Amino acid sequence: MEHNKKNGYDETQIQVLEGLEAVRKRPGMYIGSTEQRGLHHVIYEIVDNAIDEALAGYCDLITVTINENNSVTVSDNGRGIPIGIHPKMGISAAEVVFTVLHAGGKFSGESYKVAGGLHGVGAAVVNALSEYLEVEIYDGEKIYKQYYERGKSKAPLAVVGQTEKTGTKVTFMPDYQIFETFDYDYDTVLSRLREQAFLNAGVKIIFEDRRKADFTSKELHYEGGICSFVKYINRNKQEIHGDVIFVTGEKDGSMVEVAMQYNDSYVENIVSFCNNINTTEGGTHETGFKTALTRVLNDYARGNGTLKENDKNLSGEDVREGITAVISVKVHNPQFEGQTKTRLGNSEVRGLVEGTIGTKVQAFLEENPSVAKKIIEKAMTASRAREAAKRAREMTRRKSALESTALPGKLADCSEKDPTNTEIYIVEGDSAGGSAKQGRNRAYQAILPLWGKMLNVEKARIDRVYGNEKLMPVITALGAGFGEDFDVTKLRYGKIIIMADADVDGAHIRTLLLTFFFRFMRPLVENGNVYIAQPPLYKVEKGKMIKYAYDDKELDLLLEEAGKGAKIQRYKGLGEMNPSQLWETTMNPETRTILQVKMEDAVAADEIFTILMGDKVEPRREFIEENARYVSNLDI
Ligand code: TTJ
Repeated sequence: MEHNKKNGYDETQIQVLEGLEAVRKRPGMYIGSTEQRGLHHVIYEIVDNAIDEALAGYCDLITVTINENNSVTVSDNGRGIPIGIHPKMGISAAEVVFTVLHAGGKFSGESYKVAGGLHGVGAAVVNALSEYLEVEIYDGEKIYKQYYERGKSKAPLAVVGQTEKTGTKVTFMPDYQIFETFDYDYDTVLSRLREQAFLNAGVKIIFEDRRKADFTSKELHYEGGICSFVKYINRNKQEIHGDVIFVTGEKDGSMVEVAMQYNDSYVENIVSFCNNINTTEGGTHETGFKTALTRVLNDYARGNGTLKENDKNLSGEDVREGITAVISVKVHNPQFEGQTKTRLGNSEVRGLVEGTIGTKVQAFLEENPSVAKKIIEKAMTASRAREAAKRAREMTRRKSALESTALPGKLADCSEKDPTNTEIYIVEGDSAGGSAKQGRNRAYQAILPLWGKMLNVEKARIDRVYGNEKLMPVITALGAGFGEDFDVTKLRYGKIIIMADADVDGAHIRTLLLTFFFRFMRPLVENGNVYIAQPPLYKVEKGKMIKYAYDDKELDLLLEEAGKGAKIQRYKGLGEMNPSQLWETTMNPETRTILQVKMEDAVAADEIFTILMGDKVEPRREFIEENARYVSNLDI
C-alpha cells in the first residue's frame, strides 16, 4: 500500500522509469548487441548476481535453465535478495535491484564487484529488456514474488506462500521487441558457465536446456578451481609434468592466483581473468606473468648450469612453448581498457603478479627439480628450434629479395588493390581453381588454387612452415607475413574465403587452413577476415527452372515446389559446376552465402583444434561422432 502512495509521482521513481527507457532505446550501450551475443549477455548478467552470493560464501548451488519457450530461469540457494523497504526509495530492496541502474553491488557488500564497461550493468538492464520477468525470494519462512513487464511492476513484492528454503529465483523472457534472435547457443553458454564454475571453486552450477524433448542437464562443479581449469584445457593434450603448478599472492587488497602446466605441444595458451571477467586482450597481469616466468626460468637454468656462460638467454616465447596457464586476479578498482574493454590496465597488478611468480615459482622449481628439468629442457628445445626458424626466415627473406617478392605463380590476382574491397578465394583442386578463375569478377576477386601436401601445423613448429609448398603461396599472396612477423595492415585482401568440396577431404583441408590461420595469423580470425564458402549440395532442374539447395532441408522444399519429374543432381565436388554456376551459387556476393569464422571463445577454439589436429585419437573420434552433423558449419 505504502509502496503505491509513495511511488506515484515520486521523483526517484520517474528517474527510474527514464533510466529503464534509456536502456530500451539504446540496448546496445548496455549489453553490446541485440543479437545472439547480447542474448547470452543477459543470462550472464543474472547469473553473475548468484555468483556474487556464492563468492560472499552464502550459496553453493546455482541452476540455469533455458526453458522450452526460450525464457531463462536462474536460481540460487543463497540468502535471498533483501526484501526490506529501502529507506530513500520507499520500495523493497529487491525492486531497487531490478529497477535502478547500477544498483547491483550496493547490497551485496561484494568488494570486487565491477562497475563500468559492459560489465555489471545488472539485473535492472535485464529487466528493462525482458518482455516479462518474475522474481521469487525465499527467506526461510516466506515466499515473496514480484512480476514485471518491460521493467515495470504493477504491484509491489508480495508474500505468496511459505517455505523453509532460502534463495532467489528469477525467470525472464528476453523481449522480442528488442532482440533479433532467441537462438541461444548451448555450447557458448555452457563454456561460459563452466568457466565460472572453475573460477569459483566449489560452486555447483547446473545447466539445463529444455528446448528439446530429450533435454540435457550438465553439472559443473570443480573443487580444484583454476587448477581444474588448467587440467581441463590440457585434457586432450599430453602433459609433461603430472601436477599443475599453483601459486597465489596478495598485496594491498589485490589478489592473484596462477595455475600452470606444460604440455608437449608448441602452443602457448594463457587465459586471464580480472574479477572473474575474461580479459581476452590481456593486460598488466599477463605482462607481469610473462616477464617473471622468463626471468625465473633463465635464472634457474643459469644457476644449475644448463645455460652455459656463452649461451643466449631463453626468450619469452621459448619458456611459454606448450604452456597452459590460467591467471586470475581480484582487484578493487579494475581499469578495463582496449577495444572490447577486456585489457586490464591497473599498473600495480603487474608488480603483484611479477613478484608472486618470481618468488613462488622459483621456490617450486627448487623443491621439484625433476619437474624443473623437464620444463627447462622443453624451453631449450624451443630455443634451438627458434634459432633454426630464424635462419630459415632469413634465407627466405634473402631468397625473396632476389626473386623480387614475386606473388605465387598460380595466383590469379584481381585488378583492384584496396583491401577493403578485395577478396581471395583459396581453392582446393586445380579443376575447381580453373572454374573459379573463369567465373570470378576479376576486378576484386583473386583466386589461389592450392596444391601439394598440406602441413599439419598443429604438430609442427613454425620452422617447418617455411618452404612448405602449400602454405608459402598462401602467405605470399596474403602479403602480411606470419607468426611473429604477421602484420595485418599489409593484408592484400579484406576477405579470405576458403572454398573446398563439401566432403571429408574438403573438411580436412578447411580445418588445416583454419588451424594455420588460428595458430600463425590469429588477428585474421579475431578480426573476422576469414570465411568459408558454401557451395550448394544439390541442383534441382525442371524444364527451364534451375535451383540450388545448400542442405537437405532446402532440397526437400525445392522438390515440393517443383513437383513430379524434377531432376536432382548431387554435387560431389566443386569441379562439377561450370564457371557460371560456380559464380552464381558460391561466388557472387549478391547470391552466395559465406560463413564468417568467428572466435567467440579462445579456449573453445583451441580445444577444437587440439582435438582435430593433435595426437590423441580417441577425443578426435568422439568429437567427430558428436559433431558429425555440424562439421560443415564449424564455428570456432
Ligand atoms: C545481499 O545482502 C543480503 C543478503 O542477500 C544478498 C543478495 O543480494 N543475495 C542474492 C542476490 N542472492 N542471489 C541474488 C540474486 C540471484 C539471482 C538469480 C538474480 C539476482 C538479480 C540476484
